[in-house]
Amino acid sequence: MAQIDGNTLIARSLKRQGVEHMFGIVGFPVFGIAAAAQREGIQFVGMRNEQAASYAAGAVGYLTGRPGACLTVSGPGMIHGIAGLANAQENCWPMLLLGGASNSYQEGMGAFQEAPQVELARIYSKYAARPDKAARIPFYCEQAVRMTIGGRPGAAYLDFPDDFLSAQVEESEVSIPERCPDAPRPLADPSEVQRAIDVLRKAERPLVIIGKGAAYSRAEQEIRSFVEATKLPFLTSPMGKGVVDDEHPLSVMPARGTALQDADVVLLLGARLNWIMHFGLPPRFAEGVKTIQVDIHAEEIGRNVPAEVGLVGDLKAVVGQLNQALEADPFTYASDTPWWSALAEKVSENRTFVQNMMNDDAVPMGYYRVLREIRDQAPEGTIIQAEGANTMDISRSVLMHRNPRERIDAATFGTMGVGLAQAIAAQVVHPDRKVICIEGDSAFGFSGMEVETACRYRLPIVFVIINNNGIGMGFDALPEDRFQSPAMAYTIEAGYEKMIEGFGGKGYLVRTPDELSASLKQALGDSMPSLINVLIDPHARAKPQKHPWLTQ
Ligand SMILES: Cc1ncc(C[n+]2csc(CCOP(=O)(O)OP(=O)(O)O)c2C)c(N)n1
Ligand SMILES: [Mg+2]
Repeated sequence: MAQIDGNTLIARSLKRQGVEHMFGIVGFPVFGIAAAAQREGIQFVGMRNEQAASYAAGAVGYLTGRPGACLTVSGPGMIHGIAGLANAQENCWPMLLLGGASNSYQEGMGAFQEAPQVELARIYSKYAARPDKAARIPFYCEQAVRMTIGGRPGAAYLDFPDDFLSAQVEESEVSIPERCPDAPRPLADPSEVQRAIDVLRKAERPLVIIGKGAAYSRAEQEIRSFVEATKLPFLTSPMGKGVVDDEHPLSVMPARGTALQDADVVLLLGARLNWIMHFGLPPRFAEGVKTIQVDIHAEEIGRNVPAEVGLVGDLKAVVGQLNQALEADPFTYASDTPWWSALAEKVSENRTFVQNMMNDDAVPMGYYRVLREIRDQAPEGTIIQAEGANTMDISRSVLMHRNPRERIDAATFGTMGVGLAQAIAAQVVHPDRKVICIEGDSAFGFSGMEVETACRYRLPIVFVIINNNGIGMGFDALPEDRFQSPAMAYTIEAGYEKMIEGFGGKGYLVRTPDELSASLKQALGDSMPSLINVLIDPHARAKPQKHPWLTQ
């Protein structure tokens, strides 16, 4: 009788469930899982820290709708992987963490790297389990993948003791479940759909907010039709950018503050009323604002602010319902309202401000000038990863996206260190597209070693470090007594570009717009990764505003 081992069962089951990418670091006891994954046709990407590997797995989930996997050794490796488990769970992205574990029969004996892994994973996952025996591994794999994509997507953890991995099971004892289908797309209650339209119709100062849930659900066609038909002003969450063209005339992104503060009815499309949306509460929102929430997760409806209408369902499906209701009884929000005048005034004021900053060629450069160069040179379809404080925030207002899922950033959890990993994931998923990874110098440091990963796999990512020598606020010099340095300061003019040269990539150190322009041009045409270290004015800032990343 033919036999099959636990490693092969894992790899074959995951492949059947549509898991195409696995990121991780091997060691005891998971060497065999990585090898089996490669044999079964799952692409394995060996990384330098499990945190990065776990972030990459989450990004694959967001970009493809099927979970990426992260493979870790037992104990400390698995604990590093919790970073990405939590990040995926907070962002509602499908992600699967696979932890090797010490032998099941040594439980509690103080085995090598023994840790309570299933318990550790539980609060940051939808599902955390250890198979009861090797022959049932396929059942658990199907279960875990289905959990990551069904309902509100999220993270799952599977725990694999060494003795299950090496176990030989009679093939006749094993059944590998069929691929679980993509998640169902539930519709909202039709009478509530009608009520939502009625509330919008009566609004004096309506606003549509598009979140990354809409991008994940691939609701772009439906949402574009909806805003075109209703002519409602819209803005997006950071990763909701591009669901509708950022430069669409109905976009009021540059007037975000005014739009949020004065809207009387807000339609939330896959955007949560969490800290990014100031909880939907005064002073950033009007007292008594009416919300119409569209969300896959019933429990999200009414969080922080009681919802006027709650539409529970899949974004794409529910906006389709809204469009049908509109076809039956169309309405268009008038363009000559005081609300539009107020928004248009703010939009133009802000645009002028940003334009002026972008056109400032002074040396040393500020953030806006650096980002303008990226905007001007990035080809259509470029995926932008951005992280940092100013670096990330300002990139949002300068870089415009015509299509969804072209921006990934620190997102809901505000996680620094995701950048290089997410860029690697994006390039692995989209080998034919350009990926630009824009990093604050602090943000870069968290996972900087992953430039080696990018070089080893010859992923032609362009890393741009916007280097102000510090966290959020920059510094010109460090004091003689280094232990009196401000906590936010880093090495002045650190030569980050030299790192990548050690791995076969190309490094550039630039100070002027011309140098930046030339190096970016070259980097975008290169078949190997590049790192452009841009030394900016350490005193450069965004326009005066409260800094959420540093104060939350
Ligand atoms: C994992 C994690 N650790 C720490 C922080 C706190 N934090 C917020 S932004 C930031 C870095 C900002 O500096 P930088 O990346 O250099 O961007 P800049 O604003 O200077 O352009 C840090 C450390 C965080 N958000 N996440
Ligand atoms: Mg910095």
